[in-house]
Amino acid sequence: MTDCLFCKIVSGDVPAKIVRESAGTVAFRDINPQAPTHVLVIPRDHHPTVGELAASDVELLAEVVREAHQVAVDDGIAETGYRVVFNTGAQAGQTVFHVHAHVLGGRGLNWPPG
Ligand code: D5M
Repeated sequence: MTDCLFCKIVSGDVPAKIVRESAGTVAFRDINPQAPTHVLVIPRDHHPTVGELAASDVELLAEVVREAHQVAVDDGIAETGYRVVFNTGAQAGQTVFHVHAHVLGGRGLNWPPG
């Protein structure tokens, strides 16, 4: 999608601090980190939300979740604990409509989130 920021990160047209890549996904550090580890895992293909990704390619959704766990392993937070969040829709705070898993950890995380 030509107008999508995260599609431009996938194509290399917008720079990002990429930490992992797989056949179907790219993971990069969030530009505005909310925790010591804050990485976004995105599918290379454009799907606006997690619901739409689940409906059209559940294997790719599984790959996003597997990669999110590997980010936690790589950053050394898999044992202490981490959170995977898919903000979905404007009221939930989604601002970029290319589905992305936030991987957050490295500090105590409050529940419920704001
Ligand atoms: O999350 C969208 C997230 O995307 C938000 O945490 C900032 C992040 N962001 C925006 N632009 C960039 C770039 N260029 N690099 C890295 N991270 C970025 P949402 O759940 O949609 O609010």
